[in-house]
Amino acid sequence: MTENNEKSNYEAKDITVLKNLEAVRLRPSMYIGDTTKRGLHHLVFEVLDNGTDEFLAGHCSKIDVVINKDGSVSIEDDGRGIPVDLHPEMNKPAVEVVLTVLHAGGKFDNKTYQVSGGLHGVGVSVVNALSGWLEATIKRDGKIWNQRYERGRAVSELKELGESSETGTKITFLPDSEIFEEIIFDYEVLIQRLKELAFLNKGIKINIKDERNGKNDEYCYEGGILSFVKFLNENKNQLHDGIYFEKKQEGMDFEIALQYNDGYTDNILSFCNTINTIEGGTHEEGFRTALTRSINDYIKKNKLGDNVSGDDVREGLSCVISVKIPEPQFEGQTKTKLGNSEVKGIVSKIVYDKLNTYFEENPGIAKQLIRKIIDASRAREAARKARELTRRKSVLESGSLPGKLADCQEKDPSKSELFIVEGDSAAGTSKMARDRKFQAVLPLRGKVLNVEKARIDKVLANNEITNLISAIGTGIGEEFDLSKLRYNKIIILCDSDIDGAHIQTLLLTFFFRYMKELIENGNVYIGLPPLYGVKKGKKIHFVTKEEDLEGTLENLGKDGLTIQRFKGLGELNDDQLRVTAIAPESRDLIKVKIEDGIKADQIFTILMGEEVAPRRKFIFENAKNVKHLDV
Ligand code: 0RA
Repeated sequence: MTENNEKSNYEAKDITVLKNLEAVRLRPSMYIGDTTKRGLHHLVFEVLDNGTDEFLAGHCSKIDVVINKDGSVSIEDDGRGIPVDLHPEMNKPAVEVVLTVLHAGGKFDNKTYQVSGGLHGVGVSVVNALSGWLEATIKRDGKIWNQRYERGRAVSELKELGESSETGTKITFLPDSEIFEEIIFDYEVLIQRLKELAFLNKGIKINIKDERNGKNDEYCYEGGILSFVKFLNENKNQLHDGIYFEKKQEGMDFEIALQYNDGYTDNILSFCNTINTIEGGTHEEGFRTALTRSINDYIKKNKLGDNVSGDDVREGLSCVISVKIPEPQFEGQTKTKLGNSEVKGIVSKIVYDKLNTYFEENPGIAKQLIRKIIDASRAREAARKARELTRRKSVLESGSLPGKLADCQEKDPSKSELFIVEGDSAAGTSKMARDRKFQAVLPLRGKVLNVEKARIDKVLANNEITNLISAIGTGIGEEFDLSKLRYNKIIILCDSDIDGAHIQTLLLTFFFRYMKELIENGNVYIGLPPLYGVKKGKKIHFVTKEEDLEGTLENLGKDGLTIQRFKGLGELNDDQLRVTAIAPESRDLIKVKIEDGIKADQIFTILMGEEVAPRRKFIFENAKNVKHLDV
């Protein structure tokens, strides 16, 4: 090869590199999902994954994360350090290749648990491409090295900064404001994932510091996912010490931790290669099958009663399943469902064998758990019978919709809305204020049951709840079917006083525990009734948010104004209610979202559960925001 030829060859490679990064910058969502706050934080998680890979390979013990004063973030690990020697083909330092070529990282390294096709694992080059600037500082081969990049391109040579006997990688970057909607890192969002990673990588030390305000936290769990399960059950009455199984086989690693509490809901979290598989998959299926089978075997062997269902055995169960496998297949709408079919049988066998042994060795705990499970089964059976009775009854009485429901004419659910309205008088006004073509009203008269403290039979004996379930149409629990949803928007409309806030929380607790998919699917809303009416002459202006009052008063000019504070929907006439809370073009709605499922579970446990001490603490700590409860 002549010198000339070689030169043009390198140029061709450089062009490929630039095209690569340009593709990432043109369509960032293809690589990181979206360019919202979520995508922004994803950049940090991407770099973190490289550090935890080093940990899993046995080369790293800690990761330090710092949000710097200038808004950039640094992630430093004490792993092997990204290689700095010249890459023979590219004629560039390996670190530059890793940071500028898509998916180059893996080529240097036989990573055991490479994350592919999922949410993470796109590589640090993607982070580089989407950063205004990025600096890599590497300790390796006795030296400290540094290189700077802007919008994905190297703007300096790899420089030697000094000597060090340590090894590790520090990546500091500022996301590109041309790409992201906002580039401000949220400490709470970061610590949620850092804590999760510390649970999932037993023994790793993860520290974070926010230089903008001095906040800092440290996470290290020698108990791994067993500590995770204890954390999930923190404010609940735990029925026994947590149980932990681990098995490594065929290059895969399987871990399961579980602990029952005396509550009525389950909390099963699953992960593959530290990615939260929200949609479940084969590892979860394997676990569920084995748990039900093992318990039914025990019941039969010890003649403790009849067969129980999956719902029964999961009542009060908190569980974390973590599998690490070389070639994961992620499926489903959000690519968070594990598809590898071989995993189901392996997990199922491990759980079945180990649970059987555990029950044999701990007969006291086994009997206690089975008593609870059989209670659950009886309650479910009673509820089923009661439901069948009412179903037959309502069929006889023609139509199975609740009598109190003022339905809409529209039959297409995607165009229909349901208002759940507190109190008789407000419901009356709402019926007049609505557009009956597409808006239905369901009044709540009696008390809504606190489902956090009640088992399924009581839940289904509560009139307000059964009315709600039949009006919505989807059913609950294992029978839940989103395709049967009768209204695209379900709007909770309560008074803006303490009682209203309480009813709103009770309803949200119900939706969270029994129709979580509706929240996840974005069908549940909270209507904001006006807080104030500001009268000027005959005209009345409505204010729905406390912080808007001052502005409205200023806009109207302070003279000759009378201010009325509304406490209940009942104080409004139908025209006023239509404008402020019912008509789509002028009302204010909040969509209910689950930002952090673990925190949401704990909030409901604390707010609605039995234990008073954590509730006091919570209300005290949140005294300012308690009114705007954000699930
Ligand atoms: C390529 C190869 C090796 C390690 C890494 C990349 C690596 C990347 C990052 C990103 C953040 N921290 C990191 N730590 C390591 C293997 C190096 C070897 O074989 O010595």
